[in-house]
Amino acid sequence: MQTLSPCTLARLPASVARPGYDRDALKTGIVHLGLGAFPRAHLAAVNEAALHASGDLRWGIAGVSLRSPDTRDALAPQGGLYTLALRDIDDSGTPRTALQVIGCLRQCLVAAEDPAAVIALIAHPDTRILSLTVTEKGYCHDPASGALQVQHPQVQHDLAALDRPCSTLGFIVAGLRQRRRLGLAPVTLLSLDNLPSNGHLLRALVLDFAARIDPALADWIAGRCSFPCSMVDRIVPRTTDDDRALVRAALGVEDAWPVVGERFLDWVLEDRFVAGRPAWERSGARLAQAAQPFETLKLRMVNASHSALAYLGLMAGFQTVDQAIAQPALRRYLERLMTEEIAPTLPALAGLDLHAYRERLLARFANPALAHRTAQIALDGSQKLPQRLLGTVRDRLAAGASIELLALAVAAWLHHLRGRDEQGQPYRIHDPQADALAQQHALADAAAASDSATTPVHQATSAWVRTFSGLAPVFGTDLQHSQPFVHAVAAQLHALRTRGVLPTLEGLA
Ligand code: CS2
Repeated sequence: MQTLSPCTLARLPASVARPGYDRDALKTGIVHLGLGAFPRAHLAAVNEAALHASGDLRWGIAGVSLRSPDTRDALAPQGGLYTLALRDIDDSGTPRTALQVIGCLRQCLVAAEDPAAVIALIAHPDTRILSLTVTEKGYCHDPASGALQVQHPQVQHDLAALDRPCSTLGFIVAGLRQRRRLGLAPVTLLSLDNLPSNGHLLRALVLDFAARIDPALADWIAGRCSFPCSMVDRIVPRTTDDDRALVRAALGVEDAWPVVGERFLDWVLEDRFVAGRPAWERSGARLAQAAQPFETLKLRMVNASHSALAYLGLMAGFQTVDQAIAQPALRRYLERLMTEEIAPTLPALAGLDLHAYRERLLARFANPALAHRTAQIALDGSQKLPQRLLGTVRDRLAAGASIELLALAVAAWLHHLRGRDEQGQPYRIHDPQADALAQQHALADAAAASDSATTPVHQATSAWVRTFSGLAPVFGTDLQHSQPFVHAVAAQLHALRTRGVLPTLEGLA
C-alpha cells in the first residue's frame, strides 16, 4: 500500500479534508517544542483552519521532539502530512470519524540528535512564536511551589553547557540568547500545558534560568518577549495500532502517524503576542484578557475528574475512561465531586453554565470511540495532583468546608502507588518522582507500623498519610499539618484498602 505524502494526497477519498493552500509557499513562523499527539490534534488543527481562513502563509509549524525520533521518522517520509481523526458517536450510538489531513507541520526535528539545529530554528528571523507542550514534568519545576529545580540533572547540565542543551528551558534560553546576539526581534513564548497560569509559570522559570546564564539576557527576555497564558481542552488519547488500521482503511493509503481525538475543542488564550500571531480567532480559539479563570475551571473540573476517574478506575480494573464512567457509582461520585466540592471554589465566569459544562464533560468521558486508557491519565501523578486537586482542597479547607470527596481522589492516587490493582495485577508507577514516591511510601509504612502497635488501624492510616504528605514538592509544607486533610484522606484510604473501590464509592455519605 502507498504512503500518505504530498504525491498521494490527490487520491484520497473526497470526504477527507486536506490542505487547500500552497504548502510550498508556507514559512515557519511557529517552533513547537514537544511534538506528541496533543499539539498535533489542537494547535495544528486550529492553525490549519486559520491558514485556510486567512491565507496568511507565515505560520507553518516546525515541530521539535526533545528525545524520541519516532515522530520525525514517521512523518519525514510523509512530507510532514498526517491524519487527524476526530471520533464520537452519532445519535444511534454508532462511532463515527471525521478525517482531515493536516499540512501545516512543515518540519520535524529531534533535539537530542542536533541541538544546534533547534537553536538555529528558534533564532531564525521567520520564527515569531515558540510554543510548547512538554507535559508538566518538562518544566523541571517543583509542582507545589513553582520554583525551578536547580538540582535537576538536565538543568545542571544545561547551565554548564548551554550550547548543547537537553532540557526544554535550556533550549528556550539558548535560542533566545542567539536571537539577542543576532539582533533579531523577540518572540512570544506560548505554553499549552495543563499548568495553572502556564504563561506566568513559564516566564518565571525562563527568567530564573536565563539569569543564571547572563542577567542581561534575562532582562532582555523580561522586557521584550511575552508569555501569554492559555487553556487548551481536547481529549487526545495515545494513538493505537487499531487507530492506524482504521485510518488506513478510510484513506486507502498508509499513514504511519495519525492522531485521534474527540471533536470537542476549547482553546482560550491571552492576546499578548509581541511578533504577531495567526488568525486563530477565526478558527475556534477564544481570545481573553485573562486566561486564568478558564484554566482554573478546566484544571479543577476536567483534569481533576480525569485523575480521580483514572486512579479509581485503574484500581477497580477498568482499562478505559468510558468503561469506568459507565459504573453508576463512579459516575455519581464524579457528579457529586464537581457539584458539591469543586464548583464552589471556581472563579466567576460570565456566561458559564456550570451544570451544562459538567453534563457535557461527563458525556465526553463516556465517548466509547476514544478508548482513552486510565493508565495513560494515571501517569506522572506527582506533577498533576497539586494543580488538579490540592489547590481546591486548600480553598475548601480555608473556607472550613468538607473535603470528603476530594480526599477520596487524593487517597485513590496514594492507593494506586502500591503498584497493583484490586485483581492483584501489578503495574509500574511512571512518574518522574517515582524514586521519591517509593521512599516516601516506605517511610509512611514504617510510621504506620510503629503506630499500629498502640493505636487502632484507622489511626495508623492517619500516621501513614501524615508521613506521606511530608513530600513537599507535591503537598507543599502545609497539608501535612492540617488535621482535617490528614484525617479525611486517611478515612478514604482506609476504606479503599479494606473495602475496595466500588464499595467505598457506594458507602459515601
Ligand atoms: C488528561 C489530559 O492525560 C491527562 O492527564 O487529564 O491530557 C486531558 O485529556 C486533557 O487535558 C483534556 O483537555
